[in-house]
Amino acid sequence: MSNRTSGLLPGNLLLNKDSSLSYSTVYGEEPVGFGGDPSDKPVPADYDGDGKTDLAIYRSGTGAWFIYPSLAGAAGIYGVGFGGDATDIPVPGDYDGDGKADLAIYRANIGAWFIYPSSTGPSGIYGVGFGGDPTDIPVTMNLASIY
Ligand SMILES: [Ca+2]
Ligand SMILES: [Ca+2]
Repeated sequence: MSNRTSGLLPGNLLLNKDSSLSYSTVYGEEPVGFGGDPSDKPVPADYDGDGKTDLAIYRSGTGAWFIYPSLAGAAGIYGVGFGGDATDIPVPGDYDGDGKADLAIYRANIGAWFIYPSSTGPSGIYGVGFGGDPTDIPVTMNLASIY
């Protein structure tokens, strides 16, 4: 990003000249502090289905997801435990097609995908064996959240 001065990212995250991020549309020019654990991985997606990407963190050390929904704002931040194996890679996406992103992990050591459908909640969690070769990399829309 060294040649760019600023730019808008999905969800109206503003990339500032100093490479910091702020959530400009909802919160003015004030940067939003969210996350910060060394094991946190950013997993932005539209979890509340309003068409705007939500800030989200997957804390790989504990398998906890923290969602900052664009609809409810800071008052609606919530956490969900899903994952936590050392080989888990977060791969959120709308797997059930209801317009809301679903929590999902790819467990690399056994080549299994675990999906937590937004339409059913925890009772609908399912797994699919797909992959498992040591060189396999799950492909999602947001590769930056993995690496
Ligand atoms: Ca949203
Ligand atoms: Ca969904």
